[in-house]
Amino acid sequence: MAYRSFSHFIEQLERTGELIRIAEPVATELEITELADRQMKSPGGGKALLFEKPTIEGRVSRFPLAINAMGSERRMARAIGVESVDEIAHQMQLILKAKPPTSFREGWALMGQGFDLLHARPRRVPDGPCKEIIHRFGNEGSLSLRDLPVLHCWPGDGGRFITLPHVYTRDPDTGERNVGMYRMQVFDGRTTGMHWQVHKVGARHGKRYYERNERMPVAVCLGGDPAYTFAATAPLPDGLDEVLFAGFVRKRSVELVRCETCDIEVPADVDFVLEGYVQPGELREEGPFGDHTGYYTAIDPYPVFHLTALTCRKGAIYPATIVGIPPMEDFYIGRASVRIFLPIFKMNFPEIVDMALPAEGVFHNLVFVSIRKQYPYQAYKVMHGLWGMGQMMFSKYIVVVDADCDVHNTSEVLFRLCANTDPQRDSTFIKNPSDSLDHAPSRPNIGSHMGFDATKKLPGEGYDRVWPDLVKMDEGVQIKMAAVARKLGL
Ligand SMILES: Cc1cc2nc3c(=O)[nH]c(=O)nc-3n(C[C@H](O)[C@H](O)[C@H](O)COP(=O)(O)O)c2cc1C
Ligand SMILES: [Mn+2]
Repeated sequence: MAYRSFSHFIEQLERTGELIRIAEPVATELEITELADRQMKSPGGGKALLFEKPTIEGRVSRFPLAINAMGSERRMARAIGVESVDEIAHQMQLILKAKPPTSFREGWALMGQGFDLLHARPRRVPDGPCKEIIHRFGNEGSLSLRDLPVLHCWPGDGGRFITLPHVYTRDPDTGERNVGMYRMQVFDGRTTGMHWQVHKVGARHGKRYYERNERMPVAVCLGGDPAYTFAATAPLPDGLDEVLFAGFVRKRSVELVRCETCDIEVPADVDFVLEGYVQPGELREEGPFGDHTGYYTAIDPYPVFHLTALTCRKGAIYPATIVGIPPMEDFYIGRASVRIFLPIFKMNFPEIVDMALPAEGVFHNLVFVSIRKQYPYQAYKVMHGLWGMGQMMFSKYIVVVDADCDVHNTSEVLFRLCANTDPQRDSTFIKNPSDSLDHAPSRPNIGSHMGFDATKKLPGEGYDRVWPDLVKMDEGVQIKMAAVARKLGL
C-alpha cells in the first residue's frame, strides 16, 4: 500500500497504536532526543512520537515533528506497505528467479523489468501538493531553514542537523538520478552542510560537476511516503534509480514534479522540498555530530548546500531521527535492507543461507553469514565476495558459520565462533576502504578488515582430526518429554 503523504502514514500509525502524540511544547535542543532515545532503547523500538509543538529556542515551531516512525520491525514493514519486510524480499526473489541472471548488474536490470510489470516507473505530473506553499529566497517574509524544527541532537553536536533528508542529484554525464540520505548541518537560514561521504553516489556526482566546473543542482525532500525515505537509505548499486525502487516497494508509480528553481524532479507528494545547489569546490567545516557509531564524528570539510527555494505542503510534518549508541531507529531501516537484498546476495553466492548485521555492529562493523559449505575455503570466498560488493566493502568483521546456526541469535554465533575456530588458522585480514564514520582506523576511509571462518573444517582445510558432533537431544525424546513437561507444569 502506498501512502498519500507522510501524515497519512502517521495517521495509520496512530490508528494502530504505534504512535504517541505529545501536545506539550518540547525543545528541539536535546529534549526531543532524550524522549526519542528512551523509545528507541525500549524493547522492540518503543513507539513513534509526534511532537505537536516542538520549540526552537523557546518559540513553538509552525510544523510538528515526527520521530521513530520506522523504529520497530512492525513500523518499518508498515512504512513500506507490508506486514512483514520478508514479503518484499519474496517479491524480489520471484523477479530474480523469472530468468536467472548471471551477474549482479543483470539481476538489477531484470528487476527494472519487474518494475515495469508492476507499473512502478515514475510518472511526470505538472504540479503537486509539495508546492502548495512556495517560498523563493529573496522574497519578503519567506520561510527559512530556521523555521523548521531541526534537531540539535546531542550536547557535543556542532549545531542543528537535518537527519532524514532525501538528497536528489544527477550524474552530469548520463543524466542518471540518485537519491541518498546524507545529513545536513544547518549553518543559517539558507545554507547547510552536505555530508555525502567519499564513497557515496552524491559525492561521485559532485566530483564530476567539479571537474566540469559547473554548479550542481540539488534538491532535498523531507517526508512523503516513507518508502521514499527507505529508498534513500537503501544500498542500491550506483546507477539503479531509488525512485524506481521506491515505486517497486510501494507498488505504485511515483509522481514526479520539476522543482521551481532547479532542474531536478522530486516526488510531488513530499512534505518539504529544499531546492538549491552545491558549488563544486566550496567546502566548509561540518560537525561534530553524535553519530551512528555511538561516538561523535569529528569536524571535517564537506560541500555546502545553498537554498534557492523552500516549498511545502499544507499540514506538513517534519520527519526526524536521531543516531547514537545502538540500538536506534536506523537499525530497523538497515535490517529491512538486508532482508530485501538477501535474495541478491544469494543469487551471487548460492551457498549463503542467511545474513545478519547485529545492532551492536552498527551496520557494517559486524556481519554474520551462514553458508551451506561444500568445499574447502568456501567461507573465505564468501567473505571476499561480500567485501567486493557495494557498501558491504565496509564490513569490519565477517563471521561465517554453518547453515544450522541462526545468525539472528548473536549468542549462538558467538558460541560457534569461540568453539569452532583456531584463531590463527581460521582468520584472515584484508585491506579495504573503511566507512568514513569509523574512527578506529589510523587513517580515515581506509583500514583492515577481518574474517572468521567459524564453520566445521573439512579435510582439505588442514584439519586432520575428526570434527566432533554438536550435543543434541534425540527428537523423539524431545517430543515425548515436552508433553511430560507440560503435564508437570515445568
Ligand atoms: C539516518 C541515516 C543517516 C545517514 N547519514 C549519512 C550521511 O550523513 N552521509 C552519508 O554518506 N551516508 C549517510 N547515511 C547512509 C546512506 O544514506 C546510505 O549509504 C545510502 O545507501 C547512500 O546512497 P547512495 O549509494 O545512493 O549514495 C545515512 C543513513 C541513515 C539511515
Ligand atoms: Mn544510489
